[in-house]
Amino acid sequence: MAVALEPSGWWQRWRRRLSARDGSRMLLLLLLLGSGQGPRQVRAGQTFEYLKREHSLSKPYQGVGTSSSSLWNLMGNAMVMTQYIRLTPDMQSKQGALWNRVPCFLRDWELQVHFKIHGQGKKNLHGDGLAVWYTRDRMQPGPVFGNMDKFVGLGVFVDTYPNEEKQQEAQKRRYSPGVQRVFPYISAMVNNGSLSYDHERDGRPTELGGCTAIVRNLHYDTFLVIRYVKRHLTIMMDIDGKHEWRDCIEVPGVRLPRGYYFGTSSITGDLSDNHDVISLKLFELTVERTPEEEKLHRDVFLPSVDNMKLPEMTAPLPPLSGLALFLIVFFSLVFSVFAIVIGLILYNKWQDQSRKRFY
Ligand SMILES: [Ca+2]
Repeated sequence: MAVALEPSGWWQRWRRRLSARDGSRMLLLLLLLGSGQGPRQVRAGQTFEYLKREHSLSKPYQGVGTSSSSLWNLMGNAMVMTQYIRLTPDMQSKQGALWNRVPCFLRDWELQVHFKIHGQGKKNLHGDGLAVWYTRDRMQPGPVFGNMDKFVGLGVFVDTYPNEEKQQEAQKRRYSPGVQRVFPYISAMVNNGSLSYDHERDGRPTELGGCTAIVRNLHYDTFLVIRYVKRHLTIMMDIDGKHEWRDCIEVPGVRLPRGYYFGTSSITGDLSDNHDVISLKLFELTVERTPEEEKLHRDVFLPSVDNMKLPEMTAPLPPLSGLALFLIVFFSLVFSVFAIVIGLILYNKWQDQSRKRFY
């Protein structure tokens, strides 16, 4: 379903959809500032009160750097340019990331990502895409689009290279209809730290949902929006140059703790692309909750999705140090000797007593 960004149309329809969906009244304060304002107008208009500057990033990228006072920190090959932040250049084996330094304690929010993926590679000879994160840990390089595996939180992937499909093709296998995914492909994953992202399968085993998003080498602006309202995760995109949000993923019952970090990262391998972020805008959405919902929406400590079993977090036991091992063996021996001695004493006593009784 496409939602038009016509004056009043977008918000009205969205509002209708929300109220139809959760049957409760939602008060989006942005509406008070003019119901004719879609996201584009929000960006240029008067609604900055709800834009959270500490979690947002836009030109001229003054708050980006390596110092501890920067709002955003760069990592790896990421570079600040005048018109964008380049996470990776169109070169092999690069990885870069951009992380917000301020943890986000908002309950209901919307993150608008203005990005651009472009490069020399022809169809399916480019990669690997970028990811947008809301996670407990930040600045941890790794294999999942340049971020750590077994992350804790939410990952949204714009995957430009079909690893699994290419493998199947090479093995001359065919998918049953409806199973094959067309790339570039957007998917989402919630993790409590126990799941690995399966790169070879483009995250298929762990995806919450996804959609095709033809986003490469476009001459107009491309946007992604991640909305988290009342534990309802919605991902939409505006990638056709029509100023329309198109639905991509909708998952109810997503429990995300507060105090996590927003970030974005990207990686190239044998194949590459320029992965650019132009802006990240975080809006606080003010939502009314009934007392029951207040009770229901209590803070959580680990991410989870209702009706979906994530494997338990198993904390690996730390390997024993030499000293600890020695102490364990030593005290076990002492205890054994002690137990044997006590046992012998008791045995002797018992024998004495039975002898006495005998005589
Ligand atoms: Ca892939």
